[in-house]
Amino acid sequence: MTVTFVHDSPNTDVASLKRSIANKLVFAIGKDPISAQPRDWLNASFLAVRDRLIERWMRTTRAQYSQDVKRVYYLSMEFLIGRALTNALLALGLYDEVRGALDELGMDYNELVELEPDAALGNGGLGRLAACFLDSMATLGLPGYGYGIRYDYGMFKQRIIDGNQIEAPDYWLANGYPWEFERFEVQYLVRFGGHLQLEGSRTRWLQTQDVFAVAHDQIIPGYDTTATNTLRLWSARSSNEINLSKFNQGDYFAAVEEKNLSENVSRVLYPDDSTYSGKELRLRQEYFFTSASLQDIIRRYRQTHENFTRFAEKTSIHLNDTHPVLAIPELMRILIDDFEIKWDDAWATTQKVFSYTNHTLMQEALETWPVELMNRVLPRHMKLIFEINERFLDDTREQHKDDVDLIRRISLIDESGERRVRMAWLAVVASHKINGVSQLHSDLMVQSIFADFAKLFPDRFCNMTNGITPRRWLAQANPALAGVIDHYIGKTWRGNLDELAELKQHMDFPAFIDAVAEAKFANKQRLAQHIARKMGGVVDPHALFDVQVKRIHEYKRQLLNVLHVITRYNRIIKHPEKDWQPRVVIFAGKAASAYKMAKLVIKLINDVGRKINNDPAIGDKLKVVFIPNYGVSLAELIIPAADLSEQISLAGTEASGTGNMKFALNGALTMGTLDGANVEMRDHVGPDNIFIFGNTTEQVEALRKKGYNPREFYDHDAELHEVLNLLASGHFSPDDPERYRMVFDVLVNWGDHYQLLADYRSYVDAQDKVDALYRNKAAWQRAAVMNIAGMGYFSSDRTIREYAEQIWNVQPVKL
Ligand code: T68
Repeated sequence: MTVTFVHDSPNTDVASLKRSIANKLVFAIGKDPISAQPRDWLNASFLAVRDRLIERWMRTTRAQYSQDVKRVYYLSMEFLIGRALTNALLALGLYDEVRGALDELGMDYNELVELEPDAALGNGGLGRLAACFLDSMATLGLPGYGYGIRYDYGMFKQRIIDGNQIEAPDYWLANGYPWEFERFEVQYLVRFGGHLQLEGSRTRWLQTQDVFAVAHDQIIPGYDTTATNTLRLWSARSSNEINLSKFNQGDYFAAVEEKNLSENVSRVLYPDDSTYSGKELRLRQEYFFTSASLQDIIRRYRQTHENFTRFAEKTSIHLNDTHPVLAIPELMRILIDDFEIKWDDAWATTQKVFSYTNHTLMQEALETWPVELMNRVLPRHMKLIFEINERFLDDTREQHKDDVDLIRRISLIDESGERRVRMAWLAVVASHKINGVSQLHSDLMVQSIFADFAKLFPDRFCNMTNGITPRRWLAQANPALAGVIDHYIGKTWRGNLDELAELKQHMDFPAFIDAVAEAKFANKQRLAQHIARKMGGVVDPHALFDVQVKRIHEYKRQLLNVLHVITRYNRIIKHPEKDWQPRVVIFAGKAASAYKMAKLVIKLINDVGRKINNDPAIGDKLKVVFIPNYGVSLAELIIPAADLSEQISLAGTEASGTGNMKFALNGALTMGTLDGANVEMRDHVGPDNIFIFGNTTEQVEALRKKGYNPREFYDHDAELHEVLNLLASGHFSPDDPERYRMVFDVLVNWGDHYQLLADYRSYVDAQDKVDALYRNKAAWQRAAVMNIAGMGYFSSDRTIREYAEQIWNVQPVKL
């Protein structure tokens, strides 16, 4: 039997949309328009829009199925999606229509969208990259699925109270989330603990504690295409609703508690970026979602295939960092234990299926799990990892006979102290491709952490320079600039960002340059209003907006920025008569809740701001603002308003950065070190249109080798000396003069690990050049346009095409 289905109102004119939204309000949400609240109207709009995506979604899924396409599965602990409604409307080309419909219903679109919570299921760059990749996979028509965790609580909300970061839970689902479909029928058992029993050659994993993973699907619309993909997130549901024996013994609370404990696995996102926590619950989260995802992937494959001989031909599984690396032993377990496939065949399949992206070189961020913990939580997987290791080391020994040191270094088990599993090593041994996220990072990766492996498997390592989706980061975030660009080169850059290069041809038209400048000014006014509304501070949109927004981390060197701010403050105090270029220095970003130094930096920024902003001698010449609760939606507001983008990490520490690309695409000039993707950005925008300062990775390394002594810089640079003394003196913290003693010590006495003092002079000098160029409005605007025009390469569409061709070997579905 075939069922035909046609949407009751497939039309997309304003009148039809208006009727759909009103009908959803009444018949799906059950609200009388008379008493409906704005949030009800928002949810009704969501449902009306979602309806118009569903047919495309089903058609795409059917086409993938009937063409028996190869699918790519992107496994990620984090998807930092942000808001969905405007994105969907722009993808569908219904933005103006829905605005118009709501207008006729008496609702203001701008007010409604502010009510949509951000889906903040990620920490920062890694999670946002996954979201940009979903957008690009759909837009390119690639059969790409995202798999992750539906955390009840996303990234914490940050409040700033007395200059301190205070964390509050982000219960983003509080008002329902009409964008998702809960799939009660799609659930898998995920097992933990228990013990192993050998039955002949077969291993049984018994007496486990189980939890169900329930699927929740979100539609990922492609831009300007009917291709539509799926993000499937797993939520934990207790396998025995309440423990009946306990219930019968009258211990109702213990029974319910057990349910709660098992469901905790999808409760909350770990808010640490760039460090690993080593917590058992985190390990359970990692296994929970990889196991459910693999079971789902295999179920889908088996709908059309009887055995696993073509599994690798039809399946690519990408590991976003090491967080989903347990997928490797999980696939081996399923193939060997459940389907009785021989080790060698299972291993050959595994190696063909998996690929892995590394996002950091920093030792403290590399995941290693204690063998003891793994044995207790995942005994079968631990055993499989031991066997993978044994075979790998045996193979290597054959070729490198006596090199015991090499064997010790490459072993999947670190035996130097408490035995631990090195997850990145496991990823490298089991994947056919391993990539870094910028050229510099990929080069350093094979010279440093993976040097031994690069010699063993040179063909596995490659580079995939990160990118960002131009739909969200230009079209959606910056309609003012997007409109100007549309006027000069048409609208198709949204799907082909290289077209931005055509803007260079208009460089000599003052009308064009002026229009770009006017868009920037309007965005700065928009941000100034937000600052006034939320924080009460007044900033002048005519000033230069100097912006550093990202996670607060020592290697990103927000503190270096602060040193420059204090330098400027000192100079103005000394020479108030000079014609200073007014600046607003804007910070935003969250610190991991246990990261003391990062929290102290937030406090410092706020203390310095309070002092400077209230000093009548400074006036409008310098303002310092910390905007609370940075996230995707705030980024969409802040980035288009920036004149200067601070990308000042110590060379060799930031794997790529993606904020850097978002700023340049919106016409900010970059103040940057030769780190991460900054290097490639310089090549694309031209060295005259970017401010590069500081030591190179080689110089950083050389300095470290020879024995870096920050005190030399403190002693020999009088201006730096004065800045650091002022900081230590309590000038900015009269209520607690000792507060920043430690900051002084970290920089001067304790080795200045991220070499701020070594780069200080070159940074401050580069900032002087910024002032000079900004005074030449025409020259600045030209450079801004060169930045916009040069960003075509950094579209995530380009990145995803490279992954599809060089790693995944997947093609678009035919629609
Ligand atoms: C970032 N990493 C890199 N990690 O720092 C950044 N880590 O240079 C790069 O551009 C970006 O990845 C995309 O490639 C992260 O964002 C995390 O968020 C993270 C989270 C949990 C554990 C470890």
